[in-house]
Amino acid sequence: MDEPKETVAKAPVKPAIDSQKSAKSSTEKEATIYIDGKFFPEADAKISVFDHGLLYGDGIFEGIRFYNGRVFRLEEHLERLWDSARSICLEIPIGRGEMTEALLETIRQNGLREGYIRLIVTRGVGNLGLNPTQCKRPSIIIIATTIALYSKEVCEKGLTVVTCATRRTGAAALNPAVKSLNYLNNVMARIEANLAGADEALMLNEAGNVAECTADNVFIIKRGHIFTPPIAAGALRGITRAVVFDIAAELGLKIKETDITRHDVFVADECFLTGTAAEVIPVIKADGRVIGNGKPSAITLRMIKRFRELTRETGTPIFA
Ligand code: PXG
Repeated sequence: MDEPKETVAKAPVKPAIDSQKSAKSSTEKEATIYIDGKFFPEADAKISVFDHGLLYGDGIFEGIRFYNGRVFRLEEHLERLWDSARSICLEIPIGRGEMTEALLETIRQNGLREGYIRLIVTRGVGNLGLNPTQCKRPSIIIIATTIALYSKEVCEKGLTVVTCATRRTGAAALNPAVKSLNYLNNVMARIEANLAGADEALMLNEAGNVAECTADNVFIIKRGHIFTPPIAAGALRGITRAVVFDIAAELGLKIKETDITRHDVFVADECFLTGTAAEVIPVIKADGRVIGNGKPSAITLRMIKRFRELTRETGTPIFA
């Protein structure tokens, strides 16, 4: 690996997840990336081809947002990361305090107040065999950048979703509660959405009930009640999902965790998705059926409004 070069990025950083752009413009500055305690310019941020994160998708990750100079729900993301690690017998080589400082410093190094962090812990370098006992030290990678997942128009008008044939991985095969680097199940579903010209794919579990979308949790609203699939249905324990539970309690609205079918989605009054990257986003069409009146409606809009307030007003200060 090259010698680390300390750099402070000042110009805008290229979006990490951006459906429109792919090439870097001349005004965009390279991101500064954290790898195992050191900072590297983007072009020099490299890991071994023998890392089992690459060879087998053996590793875990988190996507975290920061708004207005504060990291949103950082503790919850770290909690989930450590849970994922424990589940796959991966020992994160630093403590939570050190991880927090590494995350905050990566954001500072990139000169950002608003953006997205991708935190990755790989199994580390081993040989070509899949046995993880060969991997002596997991690697930690932190990327902090800006993000634009959906266009402003799509956020305002709402998304279209299609049910995909690819089923969400069953818990007995690979529990979807583990946020692992093995996302091929979700990628295959995403490809189906792309081929169908939809914005997202609704993924069913082995029983045929709605589990979640490829990178978001699903909520529907019927006669003023909010419903979402339970974790046992194959949904990730989403951090944004939990924020929506908090907001609902604040607003005096009830959320019921229950099995949801495609029919329930078709006949819902409202539907929205939640995810760190997507935030709270309305769905207006599912498999060609218009949901409710086809426009983002009352409860979804209240959720979005309160969610925005919380993102601006709460979180771990970056520059304190
Ligand atoms: N379900 C799955 C399968 C996810 O990967 C969520 C739900 C939402 O969880 P949070 O904690 O973010 O509210 C995720 C989120 C993206 C992206 O492009 C999102 C995720 C992973 C990769 C990409 O939005 N994870």
